This record gives sequence, C-alpha cells and structure tokens, in this order.
Amino acid sequence: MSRWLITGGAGFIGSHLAARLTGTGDRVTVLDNLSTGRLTNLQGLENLRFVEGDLADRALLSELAQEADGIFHLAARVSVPDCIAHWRQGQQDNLIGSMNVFDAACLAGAGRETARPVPVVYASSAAVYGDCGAAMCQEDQAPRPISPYGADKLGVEHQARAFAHVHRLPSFGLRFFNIYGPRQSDDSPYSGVIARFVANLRAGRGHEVLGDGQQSRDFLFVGDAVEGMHRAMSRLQESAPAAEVSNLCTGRSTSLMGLIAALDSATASGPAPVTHNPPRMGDIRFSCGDPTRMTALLGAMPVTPLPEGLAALWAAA
Ligand code: NAD
Ligand code: UD2
Repeated sequence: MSRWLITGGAGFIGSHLAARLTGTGDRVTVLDNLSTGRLTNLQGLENLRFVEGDLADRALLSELAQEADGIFHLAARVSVPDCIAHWRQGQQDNLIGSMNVFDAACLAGAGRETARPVPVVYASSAAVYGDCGAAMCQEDQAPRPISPYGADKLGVEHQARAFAHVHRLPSFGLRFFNIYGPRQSDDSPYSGVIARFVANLRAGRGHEVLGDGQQSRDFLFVGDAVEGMHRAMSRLQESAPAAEVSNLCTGRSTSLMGLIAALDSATASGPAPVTHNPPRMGDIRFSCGDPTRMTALLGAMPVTPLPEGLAALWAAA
C-alpha cells in the first residue's frame, strides 16, 4: 500500500486519479482549495482524506508531503482566458504554487533515512509550445508559449530542472494536451470545449464556435491520462533522480467542426446549430502532440478512440 498526495484532487483529472489509486487499495490525501474542484467529485472514495487548503500554504504542503510516498501535482488555474484576466494570480497559483510543492517534496525527503526527496509527477501543458504551425509538437523544439498560462507552465518545467540539479528532486512533467471526460466542469465560459459542447447538447442549445472552427486539438480521454500519470510515477520510483518531461497525447488532432460532427454521431443528437464568434486572444490554431518520447519513456499507451470517449462521456450522468 502506498500513500499519495494529490494537489487539485477534487478537480476533473485529479478526482479520476484519486479513484484509480484508492481503487487499488492505496491511501490518498487530496489538497484542494475548491476554487473549481468539487467535493462531490470524490464522493464514495474510500482510503481518502480531503484537506481544504491552498498551494500558497507552505507549512501545510510540507506537513502533507511528509506523509507521502509520492506527489501528483495537478492544482492550477487551468483556463487560458482566466490566466489572461488574472495574470499575476495565475502566476502565483501556477508557478509559485508549483515551486512550493517542489520545496515541500525536498523538505520531506530531508527528514527521511534515504534523504531522497519525494518524487513529483506534475501537470505541465501543451500550452508551453505556443503555436507549432502545422507540425506536431515535439519536446526537442524550442517552446514559445503565447499565453501567461503557457509561460508559467514552462516556468514550472524550468524550476523542476533546477530542483533536480540542486536538491536531486525526481520529477516528471507531463505536457497534457486536451483532456476530456466525465466530471470536467461545464458551467463556466472557461470550461473545456468538449464539456461545453456536451452541456449544450444536453440543454438543447447550439454551440458557440470561437473563430472558424478549423482550429484543432489533440483530445485525450481522462482514463488514458490517468494511466500516463501512474506510469510516470512508477518510472520515478524505479529510476535515478531526474527532471523528465514528455507529452501526454494521442498523436491525432481533430478540428472543432470535426468534433461537432463526432459529437452529433456519438450522441445521436441531431446537428446542433452553430454560431461563430471572434477567436480568443492567445488561442492556439493547431495542436497535436508527437507521442514518440512519451512512448519511449512510458511504454505504448492506451488510446481511447474519440468516438468511444465521447460516447462514454455522453453516457455518464
Ligand atoms: P480542474 O480545474 O478541474 O482542477 C484543478 C484543481 O485545482 C481544482 O480542483 C481546483 O479547485 C484546484 N486548485 C486550483 N488552484 C489551487 C490552489 N492555488 N491551491 C489548491 N488547489 C487549487 O482542472 P483539470 O482539468 O483537472 O486540470 C488539472 C491539471 O491539468 C492542471 O494543472 C491543468 O493546468 C492541467 N492541464 C489540464 C488540461 C485539460 O485539458 N484539462 C490540459 C493541460 C493541462
Ligand atoms: C486547454 C486547457 C488548458 C491548457 C491547454 C493545453 C481547459 C479548460 N483548458 O486549453 O488548461 O493546458 O488545453 O493545450 O481544459 N472553444 C469554442 N467554443 C467554446 C469553448 C472553446 O470555440 O464554447 C474553442 C477555444 O477557442 C479553443 C478550443 O475550443 O480554440 C479549445 O478550447 P479549450 O478551452 O477547451 O482548451 P484550450 O486548448 O484553450
């Protein structure tokens, strides 16, 4: 039995990870400030302790890290437009908050017999790349974020490298592409596009497409993302300390208009009306991850086909 700390564990992806880990008998502590997360996401999970708190609380982070065999760091201000509207607070949550987690992992290790920091798997983002043009995003290319969110997530990767160099912190940053699935919040203008579109279909509303709808995303089902995080933690536990980074993606990209068609067919709802409005500031046009390094580091990953993932999401209440 292992003990895990999940920051942001009451959120969309974190709650799926918590379910997976507690489901195999491990003990999980969730730290979350409930800014977007919900306690109902964790309902019914055994072996789980919920602690309401913020990444800014370094003493609390240290205390919780002491009790953990590994940390999954997911807490963040996740929306690109929200980080533009609240630029400094975004940096506080996403960059400084992550430094606090790395610090707590190192302090916790210092008190142990092995003197080894607690390994950290953390959520980076495809947003670190900025616009890759029509090419697939590869980890070797120079990242050029075009939003404060992407810039801060890149800053987290740099910090992880510095913590590895100075304190031998083992970490694995996963550049999540667009994750979707049940429990993704759908009630804010900042919510992910698939969650928004499914909510539109359930409410009998049309879709608002920001731009021409030809922008594309590499959509990954949440269960596959959880598998990737799990494998990344296993790798950290087996290998020498390092700051690794890889994409977490499918290697396939779908345009928004393609997504709308796939949703119509997966949900058997009639074609929903579409209104076009101007594109978002800082929006990326084409996004598709190259899975080569991910596969080399984590092994061949399961990929839920988009129609199957959309059908599962539609079937979930
Ligand atoms: P989410 O908003 O559902 O989860 C984030 C959680 O963090 C929420 O429960 C929120 O309450 C909590 N939180 C936010 N700020 C906090 C703080 N300062 N202190 C403590 N808790 C805080 O979002 P998600 O989609 O589950 O995202 C999880 C992670 O994955 C984030 O780091 C996000 O940047 C990253 N990510 C997500 C996607 C995606 O497509 N969903 C893509 C790339 C990266
Ligand atoms: C997502 C993540 C972000 C980041 C990034 C990585 C969310 C909320 N955001 O940002 O955290 O890591 O992926 O690439 O999960 N759109 C519409 N209509 C709508 C909603 C969205 O047209 O009602 C468009 C939007 O302008 C964008 C695309 O859909 O072009 C995807 O938007 P998103 O908010 O789902 O995700 P993204 O890629 O901005």
